[in-house]
Amino acid sequence: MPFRWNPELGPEDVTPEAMFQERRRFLRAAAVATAGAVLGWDPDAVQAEGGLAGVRKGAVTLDEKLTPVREVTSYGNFYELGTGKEDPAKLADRLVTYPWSVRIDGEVEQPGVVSLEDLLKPHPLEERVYRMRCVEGWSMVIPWIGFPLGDLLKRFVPTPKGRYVAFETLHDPQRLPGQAREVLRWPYREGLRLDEAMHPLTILAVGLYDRVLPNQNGVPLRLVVPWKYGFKSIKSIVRISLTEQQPVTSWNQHAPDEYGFFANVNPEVPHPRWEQRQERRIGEWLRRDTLPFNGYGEQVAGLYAGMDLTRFF
Ligand SMILES: Nc1nc2c(c(=O)[nH]1)N[C@H]1C(S)=C(S)[C@@H](COP(=O)(O)O)O[C@H]1N2
Ligand SMILES: [Mo]
Repeated sequence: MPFRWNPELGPEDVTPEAMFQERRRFLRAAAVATAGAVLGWDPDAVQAEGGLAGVRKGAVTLDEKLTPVREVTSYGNFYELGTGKEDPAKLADRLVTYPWSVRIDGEVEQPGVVSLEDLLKPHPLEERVYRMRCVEGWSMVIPWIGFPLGDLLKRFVPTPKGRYVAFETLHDPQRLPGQAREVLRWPYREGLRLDEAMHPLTILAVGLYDRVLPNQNGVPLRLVVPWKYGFKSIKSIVRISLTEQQPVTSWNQHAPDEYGFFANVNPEVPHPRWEQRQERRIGEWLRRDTLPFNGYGEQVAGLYAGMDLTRFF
């Protein structure tokens, strides 16, 4: 059985059984890692309970009430693990992630398949608290652990033709049983314009709440783009391609009138089937007004200067 992430586990709960499970997980991780580096951080730093050490406070972070970890990890969308909000947490054990590699290709100087360890090694991890907003009208405030996507892309040196970045999730119905049904065209795909991808707010996350990512939140590597609706933040990434043309994205392909390529949080542009002016923060009763760009307008509105955002929604 793969290690099951337990948000409630504290040091006082570490029973011999829990320690045994953790040790097995740790050894399995160590076995696939070369030269002792596990997922880019020193094995000595991977604490018991899957905790992450050496994480620094991010420069951009919010001081808002956090959504309880139980909600963050038990309510969400990950259609490859079922279409119900509580399915992903239930089916999470199926998503075995060791070993994992990511293909970086397309318009870059040095394409290749890179192990997760090698991909993460040079990138110091930061904790950043971000507001997240699903197109369905709920929102959360989540302390993510990750590093800027731009830092990674620079390492692979985009060519002058690279204008967009396309992402793909793992396609494996054994480990992602929801892929047995064609609710979306698999693999799940997302994309950003290069300037959005290079923006310092855009991160690749490997953890949340001081821990390695729980499977249901997109282990081992997922995108986080806080000014866009949740579906942009693609989980369990195996491929990142630089492209000349705007890439196909799963939701845009599925229902182009409902889910645009840009998907910026925009209270002025209603979804065809509902208003987008308000949202319900998970754990709160009163609805709150949705902010343009999810409250990150000061940082990102400039990226869209001169664009008609009702047309490019
Ligand atoms: N591969 C994949 N990534 C995905 C999804 C999905 O179904 N498959 N759902 C998206 C949607 S709609 C949302 S709201 C977020 C929810 O997960 P989070 O709370 O961990 O961000 O994941 C996004 N990433
Ligand atoms: Mo979503």
